[in-house]
Amino acid sequence: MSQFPQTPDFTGALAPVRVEADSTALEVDGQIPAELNGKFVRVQPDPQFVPFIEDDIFFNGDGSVTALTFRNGQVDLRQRFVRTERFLAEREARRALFGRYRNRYTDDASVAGKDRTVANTTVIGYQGALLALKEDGLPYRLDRDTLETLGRFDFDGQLTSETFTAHPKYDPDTGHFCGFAFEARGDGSRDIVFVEFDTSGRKVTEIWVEAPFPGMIHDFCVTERFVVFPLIPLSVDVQRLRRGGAHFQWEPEQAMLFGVMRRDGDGKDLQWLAGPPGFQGHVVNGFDDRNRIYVDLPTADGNVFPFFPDRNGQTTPLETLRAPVTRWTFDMSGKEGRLSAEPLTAQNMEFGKFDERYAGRPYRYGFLLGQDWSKPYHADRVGPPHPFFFNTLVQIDVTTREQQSWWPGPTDSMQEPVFVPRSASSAEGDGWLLAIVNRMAENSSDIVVLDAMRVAEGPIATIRSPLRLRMGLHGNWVPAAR
Ligand code: V55
Ligand code: FE
Repeated sequence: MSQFPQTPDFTGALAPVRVEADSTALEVDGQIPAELNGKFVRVQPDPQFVPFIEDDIFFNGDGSVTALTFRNGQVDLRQRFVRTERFLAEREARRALFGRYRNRYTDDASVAGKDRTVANTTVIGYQGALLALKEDGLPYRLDRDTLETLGRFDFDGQLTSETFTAHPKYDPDTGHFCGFAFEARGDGSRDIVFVEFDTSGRKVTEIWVEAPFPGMIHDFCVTERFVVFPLIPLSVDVQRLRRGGAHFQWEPEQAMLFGVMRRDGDGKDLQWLAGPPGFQGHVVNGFDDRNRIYVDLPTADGNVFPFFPDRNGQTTPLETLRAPVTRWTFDMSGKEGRLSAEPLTAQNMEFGKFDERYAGRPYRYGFLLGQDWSKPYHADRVGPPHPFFFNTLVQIDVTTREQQSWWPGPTDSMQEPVFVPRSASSAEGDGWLLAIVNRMAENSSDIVVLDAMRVAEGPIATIRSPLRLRMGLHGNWVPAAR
């Protein structure tokens, strides 16, 4: 093959870009607040080469990191591929050598034993550098300014798992960097490890536990006293991998399980609490009051990932999925924990952020992407909604459930926002939201800046990207170094 598959994973807002770039002082419509001083870093999966797998998926693309540096009301753009072992081997061969998503048995024999991760799911500041993360391998470290790849990172030998999550959290009180790994001892292993690193990068917590079945734990929640692992009913089977099959298989009858344990324990207190069948999405935030844990996340009534179908090749039709943001309450006051659920939104929402100074603590504001089908959508001009289609940016007050939202237009979609506080001492939610808008009719991308407390008023600045930014996953704000 010398062309990408003409599938929803490789067309429209998901068409590969495959370009590294530098551009200074991007065009701006409006005024960028002078207080915005730092970098919006984000990553898109972007395959370096055309795959040899015909039904290849979006999640299998090489990590391409974009840094938008805000300073004195101007914005510079830099975009670089992460030089993973896999990227370098394929660059040398000038073609794809690695096969299916998370299936080493489909690779070219020449790359047996090489690191397969593509570092394509998030990028976050850590110890003066950036970490590019994907849950199937170790982090890659990047220079925060040049985006040069510094190498694979095992926390200076302190990380003993084979993998590391793409959703670590900073504890706002201790400054600890909290992470975990699933399939932590390799493909199909049930091993999970929870780790914390202190502000000097020293490992201070390591708790090993086991999942009841090998499955995806994409995100998690760390409150002041507890850790919650949402185990998604997407199972892993090494025999299936050996046959060349998919890494994950949807299990429609399997209950959503939540692993709950104390943060300061040894893991023996871990309990798996069962909800109905369904699919746990990204955690917005959560907190505890010693006895109860509250975790806000979208939970769907079917499979959100159609590219990981069930044993019969079936999946839930996306148009029938309901995935409201839901508050899960875990009552841990008795011997056996109990769980209950209550929807916070009517619409499907995903890619939630919040004011991270309140991470794991009682909080008020969530910032999410919404699917608002009451708004017009011009499929005749830009095709059917792409995978991960969201057309509004929403602020929700989780204490009152009030919402306000901004809709960019009938041929646009949005990527995950980041929240930037106005200052270290400003009130919760007082600050800005930065987000990429996919202008599908123009085949271009803008970066918008909104007042996080006045989302409904729309952007105060719209920054034109000189190149299209492929649909991406996650990113973070990295304040300027002092
Ligand atoms: C996700 C994304 C991934 C992955 C597993 O958004 C889960 C969820 C971009 O790669 O490998
Ligand atoms: Fe994610």
